[in-house]
Amino acid sequence: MPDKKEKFYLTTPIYYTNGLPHIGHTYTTVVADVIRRSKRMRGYDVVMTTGTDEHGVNVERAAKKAGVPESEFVATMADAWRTLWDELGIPADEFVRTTDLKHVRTVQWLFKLCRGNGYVYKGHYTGQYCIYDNAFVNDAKPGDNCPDCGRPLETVTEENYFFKLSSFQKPLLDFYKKNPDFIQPDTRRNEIISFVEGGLKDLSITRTTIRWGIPVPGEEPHVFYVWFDALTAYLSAVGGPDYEKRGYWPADLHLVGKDIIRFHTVYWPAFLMAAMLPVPKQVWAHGWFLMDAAKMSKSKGNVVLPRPIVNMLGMDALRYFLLRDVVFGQDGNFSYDALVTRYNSDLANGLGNLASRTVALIQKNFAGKIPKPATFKSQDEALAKEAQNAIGEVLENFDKLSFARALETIWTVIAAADKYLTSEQPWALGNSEADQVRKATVLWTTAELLRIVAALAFPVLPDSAAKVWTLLGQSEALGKFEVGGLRWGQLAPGASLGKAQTLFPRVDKTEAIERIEAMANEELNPTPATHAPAANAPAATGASAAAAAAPAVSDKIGIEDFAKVEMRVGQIKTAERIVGADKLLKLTVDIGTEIRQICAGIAQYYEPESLIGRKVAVVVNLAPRKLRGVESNGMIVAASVGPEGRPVLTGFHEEVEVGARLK
Ligand code: ME8
Repeated sequence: MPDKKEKFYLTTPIYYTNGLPHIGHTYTTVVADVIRRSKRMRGYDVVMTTGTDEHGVNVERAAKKAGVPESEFVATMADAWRTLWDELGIPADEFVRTTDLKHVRTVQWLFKLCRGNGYVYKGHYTGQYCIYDNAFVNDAKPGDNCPDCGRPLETVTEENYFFKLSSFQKPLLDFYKKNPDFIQPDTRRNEIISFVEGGLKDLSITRTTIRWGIPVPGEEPHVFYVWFDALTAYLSAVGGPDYEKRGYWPADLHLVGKDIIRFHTVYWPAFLMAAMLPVPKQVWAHGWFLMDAAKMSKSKGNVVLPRPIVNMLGMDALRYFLLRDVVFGQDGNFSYDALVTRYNSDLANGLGNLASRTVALIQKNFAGKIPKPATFKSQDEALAKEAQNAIGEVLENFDKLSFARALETIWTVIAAADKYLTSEQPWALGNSEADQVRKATVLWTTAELLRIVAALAFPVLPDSAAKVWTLLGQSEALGKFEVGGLRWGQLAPGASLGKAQTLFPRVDKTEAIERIEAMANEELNPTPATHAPAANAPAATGASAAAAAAPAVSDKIGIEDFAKVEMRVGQIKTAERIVGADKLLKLTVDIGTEIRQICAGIAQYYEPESLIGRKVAVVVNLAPRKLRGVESNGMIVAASVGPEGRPVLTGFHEEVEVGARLK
């Protein structure tokens, strides 16, 4: 453990605001949070930065499409990103936006330093440019497609400021040699070294064809090119020109996906060397989460969203799956099937079951207090040894970012404890003194093992590990616990257990997947506001924020458009709540020709019983859809009242026949 709180600064990429966070972005941010927590448990003073990359032609276009000024567009999107990280329990210590004034100043300052040192000149550039990736593609010919995203390239000529990247071939190669850990994993390091050995071309770092960017002072219409702008965000987040005062620069770790490693390990150290500023200590490039063997992207329509998974299984389950199923650094396939299988086997049956069994036995046999162990038998000692050995192994693997290994070790210990309980059978022991003493020893041993498991698993499972910790009567907050001092044998007898609870309720796989998919569908295609309020959309989801920024189509429709909507008088026959969906009611409604099942987002405002027999307006020709896994075949019309959008059902003051059409 460091003597005086040693500082540790780590970053995620500064994500683009023309899209919304999916599982890939969540992965990088979760990994950063796991490292942050594990470093804090080792006594470090940690700062983790994430943020939003808000300039460039893509944003210009997206804002135009949404019919709002760029500044408004990016503010809405940055808010959606920040809100999601907060909601998922992974808030940034520093959230940097590239439109922040402090960032603008830092970029302009860095440019001045590079220019002052002779590494910047003015010239013209014609090249093949990918407007989606905001990058010129070296060696591409007109008509080529982008090697990264596959979209067509555009030929662009303009006056630019150039950065003398070519001067940094030798300094970079020397730097990689002197700092062999700078690029991780090793395979990526070798790729980058070969790339730099192949020669470096100067790099254009400003644009005159783009309006939405940070101005080059006194050189308008030049604005900074996106990588010179975006990479500098890491430095602006911790003080910019005054970075020495805060003391977090150079960064200890930039976590990135393999798509952007070159920018981080070639351009970024070169910019900093040119400005004579300290270079980060390490860049770690992880692999991609793939969906059906392709990289997830919104344009391909194969994105997985984090929020529906978290709503169904909890954040810890998502974190565990992301880190357990894929070797850090390699690509991995995402599948809901694998996610739910892991949840049921490792969390519900594994950790959850061990914790509830142990606590229930202590509650029953020792009045809810940690028992005092007596003589240990060889099998107790074997288990103790396994847990004690796991401590060093797990901490070392966290340090090496070998998360899957660390978790595998923890779960081997959990499995050993399960086996131990099954063979020792403390529940079968009687009430003789010898049996009581043995029971106490077995249950203390299992509880002590659980305490160690909780401390080790905390960075990955912060909520549930903290619950196990409190269940075992530990008073110190687990997040503040210094794990370097963790040893077998520290569990004090006599501590009162907390109230037993189910940590991970088992779920039916098919039903869970259906519900997750239904929620994702709802988030990607939110129910329009004029419908009964969206069943499950939390306030300001990313998607709804983006939808809010969408242009008003046209404020008038023809009668033929209205005629497409078939609305009829319906009578509610039955109404019930839906487990796990606190805003939804499941109704059956007589629409004259048939009885329909319809879900309505009104559960917080109407008691089911009060609705029976009520006549309402129903849109009957809406395509069926699933809400929280429950089929809904039509829509009940309601007014949306007040800022919270309280639904008020339509009604009729005169007698109307069920099935009558509304015109
Ligand atoms: O590149 N699997 O932003 P971005 C794993 N603004 N990780 C993934 C992923 C996937 N399928 N998809 C995205 C940018 N990521 C620039 C960065 S930094 C100064 C500027 C993660 O929104 C991964 O970390 O496209 C990847 O590098 C990053 O999101 C790209 O985010």
